Amino acid sequence: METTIDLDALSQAIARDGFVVVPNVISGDLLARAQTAIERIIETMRDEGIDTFSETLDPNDANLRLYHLAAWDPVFIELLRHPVARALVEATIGPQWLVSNFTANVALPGSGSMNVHSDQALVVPPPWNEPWAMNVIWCFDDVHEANGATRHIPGSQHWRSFEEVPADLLERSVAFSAPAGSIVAMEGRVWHTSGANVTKYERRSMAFAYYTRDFIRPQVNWASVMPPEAQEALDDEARQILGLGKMGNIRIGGGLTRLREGKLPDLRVAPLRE
Ligand SMILES: O=C(O)CCC(=O)C(=O)O
Repeated sequence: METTIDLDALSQAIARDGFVVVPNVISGDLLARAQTAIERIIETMRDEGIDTFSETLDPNDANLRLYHLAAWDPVFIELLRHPVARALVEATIGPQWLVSNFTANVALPGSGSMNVHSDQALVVPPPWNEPWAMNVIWCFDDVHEANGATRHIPGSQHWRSFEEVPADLLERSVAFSAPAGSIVAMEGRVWHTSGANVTKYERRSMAFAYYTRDFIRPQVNWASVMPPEAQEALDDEARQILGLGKMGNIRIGGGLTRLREGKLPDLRVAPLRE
C-alpha cells in the first residue's frame, strides 16, 4: 500500500508531543531483510557465546539485546539513512548529527520493563532546553501494550532537570502501538521505557536508531566496534554519520578559523571538514 507521508505535519507533531508514530515506512523486501538480519544476529550471538542478556538494563533474560547494529549488517545503515527517518531527525535536531548508537531489543514473553529514562539525559547534563537527540524506533513486529511496546510519559519532553522528574514514572507511562514496518520518531527528552511482554507466545522486535547533535560524543565508538572489513565497505557518507572520519570535533571551530579572512563565521551551517 502506498502511503503519503506529510513530513511537515509529522515534524510539527514531534515538536508538540515529543513523538510521532509513522506507519508503513518500510515494507516488503526492506522489512524482511531487517527482520532476517535480526534473526541472524541472535543466532550468531548464541553460536559465539555472546550474551544477549544485559543485566544492567533488564530485569531478566527474556529481553534479547543486540548492540551496534550498523556493525552487523548493511541493512541497518540503510535504515539509518532512510529518507523519512532522516528528514524527521533533521527537522527535530538540525542538519548536523551523528549516529550515537543503534541497538535492538527483542522482548520475549515474560520480559519486564527497564528503568524509565530519557535518552538525552544519558548523554547530556541538564538543563535539557532543546532536543539535541532523537530516537527513531523501528518496529519489526506489530507492537502493542501486551507484547511490551515501548512506553512513554506524555509531556515529559518539557522536564528540564532531574528535579522535575516525578517518582511515579511507570504509572504515568503509556504504550505506543504500531504495525510492523512503522517507526516511532521520539525526541531525546521524552522519558520512556520498555513495556512488559505479558503475552504467551508473541515476540516484540524493535530497533533504536539513536541520533545526537554532532558536538555530543556518541555512546558507541564505532571505530572500535565495527570490524575493519565492515568499515572498508562503507561509503563516505556512512563513515561520516558514524563519526569514522580522521577528525573529531572540528565543525564549529572550523568556522572560527576563517575569522582571519575577515568573514564572520556562520556557526550553524559551517560544513564538516577534514
Ligand atoms: O525496548 C524498549 O522498548 C525501550 C528500549 C530503550 O529505551 C533503551 O534501550 O534505551
